[in-house]
Amino acid sequence: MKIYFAGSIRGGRVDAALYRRMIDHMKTQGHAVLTEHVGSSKLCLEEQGRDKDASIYEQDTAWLRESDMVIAECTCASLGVGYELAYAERFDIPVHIFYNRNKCQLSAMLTGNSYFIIHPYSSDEEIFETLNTLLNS
Ligand code: 6IA
Repeated sequence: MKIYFAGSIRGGRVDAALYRRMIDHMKTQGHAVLTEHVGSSKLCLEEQGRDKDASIYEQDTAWLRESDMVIAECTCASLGVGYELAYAERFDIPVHIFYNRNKCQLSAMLTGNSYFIIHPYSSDEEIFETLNTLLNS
């Protein structure tokens, strides 16, 4: 499967190491993660100007349209991730949302939308067990 992994960038990088572990896990299961850079520890967080950001937007929305599934880690709130989730819904791409139930309250705009498949977790083990079920079914 082609997986679009969504995680906060300018919304904050507190969970970047977790994104990396999730991305690595999906790759070891033999799936293509289109957005590996989301787990990088060396991302430029500054605004790049409208033109550079436009090319990021064009590339990311093209990847979203070609993906088979969106996996989003939403513990750290991000405007960009929220936009991507709605964009995926518009194109009928399945969306799985993970969040740490001990660290945040997910937006009602996500929990209130039955399109989204939501996976609250309390430990990394729960994330990886759920990923295994999703990716091997
Ligand atoms: O509002 P945020 O920045 O937190 O939005 C994060 C989401 O938007 C992620 O899931 C990404 O898919 C997407 N996104 C935001 N910024 C970038 C970006 N910046 N590159 C690719 N996708 C992005 C430039 C970093 C680059 C130099 C590697």
